[in-house]
Amino acid sequence: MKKAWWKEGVVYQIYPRSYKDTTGNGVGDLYGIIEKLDYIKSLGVDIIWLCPLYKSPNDDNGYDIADYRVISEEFGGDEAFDILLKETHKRGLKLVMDVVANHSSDEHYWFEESKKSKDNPYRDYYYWKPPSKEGQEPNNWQSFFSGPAWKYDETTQEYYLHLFTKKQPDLNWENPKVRQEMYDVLDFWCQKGIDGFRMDVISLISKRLDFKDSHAPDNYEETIKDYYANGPRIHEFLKEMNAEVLSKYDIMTVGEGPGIDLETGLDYVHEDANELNMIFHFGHMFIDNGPGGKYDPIDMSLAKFKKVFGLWDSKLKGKGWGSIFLGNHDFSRMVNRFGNAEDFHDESAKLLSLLLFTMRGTVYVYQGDEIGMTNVAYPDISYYNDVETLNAYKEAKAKGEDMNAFFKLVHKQSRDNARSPMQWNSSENAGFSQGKPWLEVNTNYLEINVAHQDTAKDSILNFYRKMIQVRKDHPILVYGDYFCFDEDNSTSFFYKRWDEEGTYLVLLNFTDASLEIEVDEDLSEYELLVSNYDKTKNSGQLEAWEARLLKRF
Ligand code: ISL
Repeated sequence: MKKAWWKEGVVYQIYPRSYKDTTGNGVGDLYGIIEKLDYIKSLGVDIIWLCPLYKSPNDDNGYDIADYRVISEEFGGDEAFDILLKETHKRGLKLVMDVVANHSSDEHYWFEESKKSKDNPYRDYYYWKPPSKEGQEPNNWQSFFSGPAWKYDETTQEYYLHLFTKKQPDLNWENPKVRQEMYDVLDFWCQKGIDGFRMDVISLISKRLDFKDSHAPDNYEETIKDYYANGPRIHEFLKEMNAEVLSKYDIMTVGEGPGIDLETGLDYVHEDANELNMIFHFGHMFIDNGPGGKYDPIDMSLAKFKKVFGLWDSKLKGKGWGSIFLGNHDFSRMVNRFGNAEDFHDESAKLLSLLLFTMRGTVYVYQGDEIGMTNVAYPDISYYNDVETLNAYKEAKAKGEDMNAFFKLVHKQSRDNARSPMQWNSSENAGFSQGKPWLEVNTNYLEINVAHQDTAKDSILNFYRKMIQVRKDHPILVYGDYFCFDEDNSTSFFYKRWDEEGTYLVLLNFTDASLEIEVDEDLSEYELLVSNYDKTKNSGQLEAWEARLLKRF
């Protein structure tokens, strides 16, 4: 296994709007991040990934970019960014930018030109189609965020494609000029000295040009896989991007990929492919989605979850590299999804941290997970901001669904669960802002906050710090082989990590009751390195949500 800084580094993901506001306007900003750099450094992480910072009308909170070279004034503008980059590097941390190459904002100059006339030089920067014979949308594709993926534009009487909101028109990557524009953008940021890119929905940039109707438009996963993702020229485009820009810099790249699965994943990250270093797949993150997607949930199965980790590990082993994450700005809080946030909050948050830092792959920690932040449950829909949530709500209402039941799903599934402001301390607004936060602070900030956990020796925060250090001190946890002992049961997760120099055991109890340890290993040969309970000795039983890391002496 070839070694690399981005394989060993731990990434900390920041959603800037929600991190720290220094102006009192209720929106987090870059000076807020600068203020918190010493805190970030204290975690032991190496790399900061910032969600989009660019000029944007914020229809999708920055994932709709109006100018790829300009930092949003709301966040402090270009000057603040330059200071942030300098201060980040001064502390030995690296900085990764989020870039959205699949679509721009409809307020980007390219689109404003494109919609003016059919012969505008920017017309082919986007996908325009005439109405169908019946005078309808060109096909039955649905947007990720509800409703048709096409919007009619009066000026030229054609539809344009938008796989996300109607303010996020899809860029036409078939057009070499578009590709060059994007490579120039990437180059611009590399020249500034950034250390990598997280590439939004990169799996969607190559379209199937026949634009065939989906055979199952309501089946979310199938439609993405069969119609939207992994299009015919995806690898050609990524190889070109790599040759033109990425390969010229010592940067890391991670592509986000709805529709990337076990069959297609390795092609993006194979060490000989010269495309991307890593991808985010959602194998474990969509386990609790039914055919209709997140608002059609099914029970989460630990056995399936474990299989996803095992299958991906063996697929990538020796050939590519994985990303290990359990949450980000698009999902509910990980302690609510995979732990027991009600009865074993601290134990299960620590267990999940032990899982993250003992898996093979680069670990990504989402802001707030290091203190066990939980889902919000705002009292009514007017408190929500996320466009996906609001559109889904409107659609359910229009269909006449039981809105009480649907609102319970909003509590469980809304992306705003991950976007409520960072809980810094027990002062007003959790120390996030002196003004009214753009999104309401979680009411539990008096119990769950950084200041409190910083000083409490046995806090979740200090457990994260310890686990990050343990991973650094034991590189076998980064590079070593992986084997799961008990893939089929849905109560425990027992695995080992090893190479010729040493062996580690990870024992995780995912239940509210105690559990016998059953592994084909002699436990007396192992010493206890870390436990999320106050334990110094190994025993044959795990308590509720107990997690242990053992090392063979
Ligand atoms: O958010 C999701 C499920 O709730 C995903 O389906 C998500 O829309 C998909 O993974 C793409 O996400 C990325 O691109 C979106 C943006 O809204 C997300 O925040 C971003 O992570 C469009 O740019």
